[in-house]
Amino acid sequence: MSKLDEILGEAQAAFAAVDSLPALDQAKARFIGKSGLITEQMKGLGALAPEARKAAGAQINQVKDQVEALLKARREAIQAAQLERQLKEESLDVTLPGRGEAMGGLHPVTLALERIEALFATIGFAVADGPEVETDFYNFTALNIPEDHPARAMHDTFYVEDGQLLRTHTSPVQVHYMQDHQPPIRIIAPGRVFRVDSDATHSPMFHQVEGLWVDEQASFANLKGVIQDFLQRFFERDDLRVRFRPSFFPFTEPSAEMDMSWGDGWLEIGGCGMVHPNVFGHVGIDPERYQGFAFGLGVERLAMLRYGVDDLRLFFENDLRFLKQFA
Ligand code: 2NL
Repeated sequence: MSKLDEILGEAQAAFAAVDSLPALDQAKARFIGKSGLITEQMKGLGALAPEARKAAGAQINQVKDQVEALLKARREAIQAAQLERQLKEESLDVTLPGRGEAMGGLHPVTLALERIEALFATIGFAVADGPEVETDFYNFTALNIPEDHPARAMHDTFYVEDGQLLRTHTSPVQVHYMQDHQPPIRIIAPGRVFRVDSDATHSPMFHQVEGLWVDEQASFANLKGVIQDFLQRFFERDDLRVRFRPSFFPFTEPSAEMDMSWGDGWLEIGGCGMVHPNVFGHVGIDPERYQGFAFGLGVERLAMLRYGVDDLRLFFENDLRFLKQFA
């Protein structure tokens, strides 16, 4: 019977030495399998005398039960350890600090647009908007830009399908507005505009704000006052000066380019003029009764000057190191 004790000891050691279920099954086969050590013992019973056989068989069965109990305990221990390991790997430490939610900020062009809208709101200008994809009529014809005007040439305008185009200025917004509203009209039209132009100082997409005031009396003198007041407040400089140089636009007559004092010189800041009677004709406003002035300003230009940005391209690269400075 010391042989059976030996087998039991061996089984105990063999099961303790493995720590995976496949390895445990392999160890089991050495004892209980078809040619396992306990099975060998059973086969040896035949050689015993009949009266000794019964007791010996009972003892072998007892050891077999013990080996099976050892096997079951070890299997459960391995499974428990595996579960423990898995839970540990997959667990979340809810006490760890979060990743942090960095506060975003507005793009400097957006900041400039919001500032422009707020300042014009204080003198009664509503904000109007409209589509970026336009027709030839709203972008050109209604604005008295003749068929053969160079601004219509392919190299200035992005044409899309069905003869439509990307607006080259926000004037079409004002054309729609005049069709839908009777004077008095006092609006600004801020937004994206598109031109086939791209270099260090031109982006194919940029922002413009146009203004329009139509009433029975809306004079060039009023225009000068509105522009000067706006620029002085935008740049927070009471001593800022504005000058108007005669110019030409098809949609205004007379027309002027606007400069503002900056350092010890002048900077061109936009264009303006009195709305051309032909434009009123296209939108059903009586040019004998009403007059109006309009102006256009470049938003990137205003933002560069206000926020000290020296390269237009910085606005369009979306480099976080740049954008974070405005948060
Ligand atoms: C510029 C010049 C200008 C206008 C825009 C306008 C709009 C209508 C009727 C008449 Cl609906 N005029 N807009 C007038 C003069 C100049 O913009 O240099 N913009 C950056």
